[in-house]
Amino acid sequence: MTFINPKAKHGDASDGNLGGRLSRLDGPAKITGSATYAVEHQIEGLVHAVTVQSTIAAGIVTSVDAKAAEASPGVLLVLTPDNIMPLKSATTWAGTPGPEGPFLALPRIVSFNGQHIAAVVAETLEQATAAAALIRVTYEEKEHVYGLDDPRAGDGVPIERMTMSRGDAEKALAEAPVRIEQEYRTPREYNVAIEPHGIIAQWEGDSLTLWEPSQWIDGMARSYAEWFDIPFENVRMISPYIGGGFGSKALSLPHGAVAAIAARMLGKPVKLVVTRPQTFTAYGGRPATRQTLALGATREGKLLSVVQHGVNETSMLGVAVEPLGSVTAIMYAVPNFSSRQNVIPLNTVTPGALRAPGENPSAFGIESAIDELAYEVGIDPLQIRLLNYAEEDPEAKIPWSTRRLREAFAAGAEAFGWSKRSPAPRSMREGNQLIGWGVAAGTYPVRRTPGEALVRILADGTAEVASSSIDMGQGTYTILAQTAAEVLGIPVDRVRVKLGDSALPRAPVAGGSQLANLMTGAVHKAAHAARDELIGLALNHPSSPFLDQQTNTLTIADGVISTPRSEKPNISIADFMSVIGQEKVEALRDTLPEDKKNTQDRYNNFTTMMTMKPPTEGGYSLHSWCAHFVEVRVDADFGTVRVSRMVSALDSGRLYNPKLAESQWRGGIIMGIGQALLEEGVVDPRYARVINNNLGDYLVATNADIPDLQVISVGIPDHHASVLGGKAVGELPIVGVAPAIANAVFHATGKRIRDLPITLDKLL
Ligand code: MCN
Ligand code: MOS
Repeated sequence: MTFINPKAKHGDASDGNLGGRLSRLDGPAKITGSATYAVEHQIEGLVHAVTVQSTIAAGIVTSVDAKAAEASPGVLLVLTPDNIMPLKSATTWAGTPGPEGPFLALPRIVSFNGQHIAAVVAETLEQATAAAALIRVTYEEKEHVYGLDDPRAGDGVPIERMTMSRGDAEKALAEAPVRIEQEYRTPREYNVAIEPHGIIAQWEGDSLTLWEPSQWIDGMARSYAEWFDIPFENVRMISPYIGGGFGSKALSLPHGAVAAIAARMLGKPVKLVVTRPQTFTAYGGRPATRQTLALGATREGKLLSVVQHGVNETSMLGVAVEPLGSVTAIMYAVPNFSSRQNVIPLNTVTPGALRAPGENPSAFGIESAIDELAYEVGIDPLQIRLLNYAEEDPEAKIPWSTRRLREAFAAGAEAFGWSKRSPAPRSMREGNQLIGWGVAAGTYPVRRTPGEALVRILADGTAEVASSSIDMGQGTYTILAQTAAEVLGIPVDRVRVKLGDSALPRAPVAGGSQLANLMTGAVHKAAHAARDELIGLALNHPSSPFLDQQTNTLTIADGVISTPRSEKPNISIADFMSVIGQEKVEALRDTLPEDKKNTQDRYNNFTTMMTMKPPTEGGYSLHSWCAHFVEVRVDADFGTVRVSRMVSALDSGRLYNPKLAESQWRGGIIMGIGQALLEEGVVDPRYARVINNNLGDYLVATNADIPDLQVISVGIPDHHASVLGGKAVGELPIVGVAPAIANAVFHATGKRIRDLPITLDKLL
């Protein structure tokens, strides 16, 4: 999508540069409705597909009676396990080979309730929906495992790569003067983006065009190319705007394959949008987790040992790991530590990524447990965190690049008024409201994969930035425009950013909160190259008015080229381009390491996550940090919990656009409040079916649940973390919110809730 906003208003000129509080450039298009989302794309001859999902959790589809559906008005095609075209198995996102055998988008073997098992394509959506209701499926049903508490679930499978150990944790725990051991649990949670998953697929010969919301255009395009055994270049994926993803839109999913198969079989473009209830099984969401944490400490509250064992649910088909030790391993200076993790296969859709997978439930465990320890030894919950402050990465044993967590605690405590806290539980009260104050910390790693961008200066003095990266609301359009504007010396309202199209230069996944750092880096590099080229032309071109200036460099500011001391001539870029008769000056640059620039490496890099660097590579441990301070009010009679005040201080390094980063932080905190108090996927044990599969019953936080949220940036530029000094923003803020609330609830009520969400029944 091309995007330029002539009305982009900003307070002063510097707002258009990096670090400025420029409003979202895509804002007006979204507010006025001119932003076209994937399935809103208008296309001639479009037909509509609807899927039918299994009503059992385990077994075999023995027959599908599609006669009535086929005879139904407008129906063009019914797809079932009997006639579904087998596709080739695609490489996984990590870059490893996919499962053996063909990929069946509508499999005969049912491994979860809500699995797509048939699809109807008709002239209209209504016809397809009506016909889908006529399909009769006969199953041979088998026994299922519904959840972690199912007696048939067992202990699961150990994930060796999650095992961590330093010192002798068991021995140190046994010898510790103070010990606490508890179990913490988080339920199944869903991404519930406002825009559901959907797709339009169209074939022209052996070329496939897909309009599909995507957090990772190149990775998803690769899956389609491999499924259909066509060259990558033959797949074009278009995703200019995304109505939220939160992790759920980074991979190609079976319903997308169904649409592409139907489009191929019919020779017509096919649209398939999963219904809201179907989204709960079309993508997995965060798996339910359970972890035991044992803390051993001195009577003064100094940690001696942490022993953790976690499990998370996965499906019968795939291994999804929610790394429960990720925060536990690094948050505190603990000499003895051990962590293990198992996954338990259930009859469920394969779980997926939801904002801060791993860090989020990991922090719920450790940040609740340390709070419990604080009360046990009688120390302020903030003090105990400072007492155990990790001055270096205790697991990797290398320095942090930057860790402004101490500053975050200080700034947050000051703004919140923490020093006025009365220590005892149930000691703060207003009428019928029990008041509690809680604190918790959070962290998220800085992930690094290379990116690529094109920057083009045009004859009219405007500039273009192009990349296949995406903007699902984080602000990519805006910060990339700011990066180019700053480097090129062109006002930001003359920079056009094109994203969301696989025909553009490659980009890695907008997941793991890495895109901003990677793509500002790539655009910065390309913009410098384009600027150098323009200056080179101004110095050397035979028609250039600067030829006889005897200077070896020039400056560009506000779209005007001049000599460093700004004597004449001053000439606008547009005039200069016309004088030299050139249409454009452009540069394509990537941030691949030299040894990865060959074609196959390039391709693999952008279409899998093979070359993502761990946050500890390069001698420093790279992470963002945050501290959340929460006030809750709990109704003494009814147990209802309201968050009445919240202050969070966050270290994401340098902010490219503080207004947008703050908005990201608030968004993550809001999701965290929902997670703490409301969100829970409820599974009916009889059918292993998610029963609250709609927005009426699966509750997320709304405006009425959210108080004023104060966010404070305590970051400083971190050039070990990224070229331009930023660290991760998007997922950081949700980490630590739920334990901060649980800790505040304990302070208010004296009741420790170790099982999310914190609902009134658990408090009565
Ligand atoms: N930013 C900044 N300074 C930095 C880093 C980032 O100002 N040093 C700001 C920029 O506006 C940037 C945004 O923060 O666009 C997010 O940057 P980053 O942390 O790199 O995250 P990504 O761009 O990779 O976005 C993905 C991240 C993830 S993984 C999830 S999950 C999530 C999130 O972003 N899903 C979101 N935020 C979301 N926001 C919206 N509106 N919708 C989603 O689905
Ligand atoms: Mo985010 S859950 O890494 O897309």
